Amino acid sequence: MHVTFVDKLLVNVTTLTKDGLQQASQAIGIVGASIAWCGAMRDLPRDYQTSVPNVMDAEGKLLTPGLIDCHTHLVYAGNRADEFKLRLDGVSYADIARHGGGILSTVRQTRSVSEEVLLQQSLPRILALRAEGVTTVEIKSGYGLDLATELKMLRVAKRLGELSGVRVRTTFLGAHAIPPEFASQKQAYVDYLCHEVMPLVVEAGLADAMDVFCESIAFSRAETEQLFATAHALGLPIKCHAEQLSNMGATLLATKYQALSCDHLEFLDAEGATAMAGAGTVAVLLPGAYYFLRETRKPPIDLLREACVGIAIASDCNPGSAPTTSLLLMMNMACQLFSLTVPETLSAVTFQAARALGMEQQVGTLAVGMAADMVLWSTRDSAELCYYFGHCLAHQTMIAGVWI
Ligand code: DI6
Ligand code: FE
Repeated sequence: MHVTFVDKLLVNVTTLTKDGLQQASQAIGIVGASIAWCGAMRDLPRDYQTSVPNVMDAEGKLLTPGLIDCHTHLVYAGNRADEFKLRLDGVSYADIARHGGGILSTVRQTRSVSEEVLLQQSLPRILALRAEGVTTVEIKSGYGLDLATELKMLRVAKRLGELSGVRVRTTFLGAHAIPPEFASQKQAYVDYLCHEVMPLVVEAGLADAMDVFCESIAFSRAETEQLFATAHALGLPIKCHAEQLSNMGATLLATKYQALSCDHLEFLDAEGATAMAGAGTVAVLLPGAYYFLRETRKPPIDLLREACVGIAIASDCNPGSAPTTSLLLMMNMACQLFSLTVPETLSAVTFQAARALGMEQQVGTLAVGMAADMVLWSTRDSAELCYYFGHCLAHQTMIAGVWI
């Protein structure tokens, strides 16, 4: 049985499986904003060939799902090029943070601008991602650290989605750092987030998930647990910046709350990997932050593979540790720096990235019923998406059934 009408048909495409493997001689039929038929050319219903008004012969070219950047902080004001110069002179990221720079420097800049200016400064970043074939982006708050500015960031994130056509998922990251007005009153800040900020963020419908930076320089395990319990009670799925600079057991805690993802993970151990596999939690790796902070400890890829934990890759786009808007560059870095294979890398920015957002029923694979978000690349070989760095292959992007 097949639908008797499709309004667009792409024939002779090379597609990808969920595991990132190439499949030649495929066809995709689209009705409205969704995929209505997909399969091998030889199984293509005969009536489609004659009745479809809009048939495109791709001549074997690669058609991937729209790429998904599942971890960004792309809404922020200003930049931190001044800190970059300090780091080139040998001052460490942690020292800069201890002297009131780092995340708090971006908090000051983000608080001080209007919503309109924040939108104008952030728009080029989502457009740059879109120009590389990214059709879904997660955006975190966390440079406001007070109710008004967190809401301002989340509203800007939603408006970026409306302006660009990119699907935007928002994540509340009020627990990113301790704001100056709560300096040395961390527990009071956690209580403020749980009792005053999170209920209003949820009521305004501005967050799809909640994230915590669980780290010695940020929030402890006990504080993280209080935040997770509050999110859980409010019905918000959980994500976690976990085991980035040390092993805090953040992963064990996050998996207890069925976290969608744990992100960074340079210090993850075998127990944490097993817990992630058990909870179906995705490991989001951020090679751009690893590169830009000149880290030396890599995330334990073999542990993740042995435990069968899904691996996603994201840009972490932010002014401090990853001032980049290239997911394709992150894919090359995942191969070069973390030794991921090409199929793992392709799956990491499609199917696994969708899982990290809880969106795998909607985006990230080319299958019947999924959103018609896809990219047609000017190559037949998927390895070329990982091979180039700082170069983007020519391509065409479709979002919700419309070529952009
Ligand atoms: N980990 C990161 O890599 C970013 N946030 C976080 O929790 C860094 C954010 C920044 O430096 O502005
Ligand atoms: Fe991050």
